[in-house]
Amino acid sequence: QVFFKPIHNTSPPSPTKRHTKISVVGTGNVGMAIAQTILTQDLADELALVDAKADKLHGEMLDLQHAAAFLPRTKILASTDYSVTVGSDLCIITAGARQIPGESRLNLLQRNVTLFEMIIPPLAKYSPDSILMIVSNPVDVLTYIAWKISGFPSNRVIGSGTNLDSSRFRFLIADHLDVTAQDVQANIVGEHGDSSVALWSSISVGGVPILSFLEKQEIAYEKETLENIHKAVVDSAYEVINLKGYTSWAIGYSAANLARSILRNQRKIHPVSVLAKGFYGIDGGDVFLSLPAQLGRGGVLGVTNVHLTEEEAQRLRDSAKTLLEVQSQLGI
Ligand code: 6V0
Repeated sequence: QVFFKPIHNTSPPSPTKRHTKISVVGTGNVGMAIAQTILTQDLADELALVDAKADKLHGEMLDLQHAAAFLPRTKILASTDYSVTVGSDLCIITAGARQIPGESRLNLLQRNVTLFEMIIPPLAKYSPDSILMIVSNPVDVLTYIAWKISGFPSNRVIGSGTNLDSSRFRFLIADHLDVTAQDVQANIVGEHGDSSVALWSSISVGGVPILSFLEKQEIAYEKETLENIHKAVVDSAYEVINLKGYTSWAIGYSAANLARSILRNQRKIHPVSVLAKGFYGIDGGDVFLSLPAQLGRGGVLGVTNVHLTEEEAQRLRDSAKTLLEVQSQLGI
């Protein structure tokens, strides 16, 4: 019994029409912000949610399903069992342990590594051809861990990295100059968080390279003003967490922005966490940190060869060194 009576001469759906499936693991503040942005932006035909807390997960699924009349059609599934993720094109991991008061960052990381040892193998088993996008913090080290555990080629393991930091950076520069953030080309690379590197030398607004413009016009600018903008980017996550307890909306848009570039094969350049060995003089081991990378259906298609000043390149190498030291303490 079908609801619609087929019209004459119907042919089966074209096999070339792709069915897109995204899975989100961890349906806390961040996972749900990502899920809802994916739905509103019509990025998937199917969205699977996984979390360890069955009731909360079921409630979140129903709440999203009840918005069906206002959204493009997406099949929404949820389960604590990873079989729900089977055949995903993209798996986004936001599950994370919360810091216990007094707990060291290393101990928290160790707990998250244990979590990833439970999460990554079933994802890789049910979606062996998928792309993994890691959002959980510390994102660079956990992206490395996900790469190691999954056995996936490095082009299919991406950390959301400094895509969010760069958006905050573009917002602050745009605010300073009173222009739209979409006209500001500016990247933050390196480690997501405290030791991130602002690429001042390559910032442009509406195609105009900013620093050389100021220098040519002999307009004085204080290096301190630039440093304050970068400091504000680094502090902004702490500020939001102090005020509302967590960050969610901006990371939701940031992850959906990456999902679009990947699944729609946009070949757009994003600062995201990739296997960085061999780029910009980074050596000494396998380390993931954010570099301007081109994203498409195959995941990371390449890393852009942006000109860095010697100071910027050195900061990047320092970031890599710090991350390698942390990794060496994990014994993985
Ligand atoms: P949250 O609200 O505590 O959500 C975490 C979710 O993970 C909860 O729903 C847990 O039930 C779930 N979870 C825990 N263990 C498991 C498991 N074994 N399997 C499945 N689910 C599990 O945290 P929130 O959503 O605020 O943050 C999630 C992570 O994102 C944290 O690590 C944050 O630090 C990180 N962020 C990363 C950002 C980035 O730019 N990369 C930005 C913001 C937050």
